[in-house]
Amino acid sequence: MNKNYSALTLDELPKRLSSITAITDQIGTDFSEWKVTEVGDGNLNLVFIVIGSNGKIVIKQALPYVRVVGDSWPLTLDRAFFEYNALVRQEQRDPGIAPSVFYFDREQGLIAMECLDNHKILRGKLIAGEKVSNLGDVIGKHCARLAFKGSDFYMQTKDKKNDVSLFQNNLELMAITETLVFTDPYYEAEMNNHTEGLDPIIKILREDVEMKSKVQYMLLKFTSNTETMCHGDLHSGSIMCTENDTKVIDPEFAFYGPMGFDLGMNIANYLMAFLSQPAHRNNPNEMKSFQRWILKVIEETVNAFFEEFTNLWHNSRRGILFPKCLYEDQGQSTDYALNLVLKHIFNDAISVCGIEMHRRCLSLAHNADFEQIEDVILRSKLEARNLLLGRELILCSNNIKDISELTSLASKFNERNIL
Ligand code: SR1
Ligand code: MG
Repeated sequence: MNKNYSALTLDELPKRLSSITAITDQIGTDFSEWKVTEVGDGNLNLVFIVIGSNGKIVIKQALPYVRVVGDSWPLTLDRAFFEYNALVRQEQRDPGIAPSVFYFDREQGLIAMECLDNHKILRGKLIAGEKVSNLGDVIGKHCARLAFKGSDFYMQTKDKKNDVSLFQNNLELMAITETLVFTDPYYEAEMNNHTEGLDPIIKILREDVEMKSKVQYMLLKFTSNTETMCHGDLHSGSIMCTENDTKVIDPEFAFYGPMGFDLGMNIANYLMAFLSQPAHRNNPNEMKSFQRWILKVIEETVNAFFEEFTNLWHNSRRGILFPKCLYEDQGQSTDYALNLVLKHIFNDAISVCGIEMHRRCLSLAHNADFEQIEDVILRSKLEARNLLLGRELILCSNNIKDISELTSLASKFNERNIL
């Protein structure tokens, strides 16, 4: 850790940041008037909202350890550097999707950014039964833009390789994903925990050599297929919404990996919101209707992804991959090639989706969607559906032909009495 680093405190923050013009330009110079609150509820960092006479700002600071575990798990401050770099690329590749960045200090692991104070974390909204219009469209397009514009379909190969090499150093955060997401759920890892009653289901997963090998094969792609810059942690806690506006935050897990990674993680978190609804809605009609809405969001997300990717393919394909000289310039269609690529992305997304569904019930860092269910018997029943649906998705990731097949499967598992 850098010797000049020091974690901000509520008391010290105003004085320490008062001379930074990029910050005072946003909220005013009279720092004695600044009101500071710490609102970080994620697993890793400090997050402050600072209100001055002229406005509000968010200050996010990395701690030298994993917040949710404590200083027994040290973690590089440089995750702020990768988050900053990812935010810059998100803004280039999909303008307006991420909060504006005003200031970055690498030594302090600190980013000052736009305060989205009318927006709420999507996970909380899904638990509360609050709809967001255009959610699927915005996130589907965002995933497609990030996937396409960070790849060799679009970037100059030299820029792409330099970027890959930069993000390869985000290795401590990639290691978290490699361990917590791809490996720990499938053996008795130290940091695991699970709801009482799930043991028979966990046994099924751990005895399933075919499924575990497919998970490891996806990990091989995670570590080796540097197809594009992924957000790396696009769950519903990394999305903030009003009723009709959607933003993506927190790309500190950014890495170059499979184009279907973000889409898969995103769908998984919607499926967990879907499967956990029986515990959150009292009125059965409201519950069914909200569940239908979540499935519609999943379908809209994937359809928007395909449409936007197709649009970029036809209008912005200028990198080394599938060059026009091999197709259009010879008077040939690219339909076959595009379908091949979309199928590859979709298959990876389904596989990542199943894996994310497992880790959120079995390893460290569970989802509030299930964790907030106090009735342990109900929670285990709903989590059992989630775990077995996840297994089905991993096993059949190459055979699910379209998104409606996935949502039908989800509806089927939602009716199953497993425990
Ligand atoms: C120790 S970090 C645990 C999880 O929190 C983050 O949001 C990522 O999802 C990570 O896997
Ligand atoms: Mg996060």
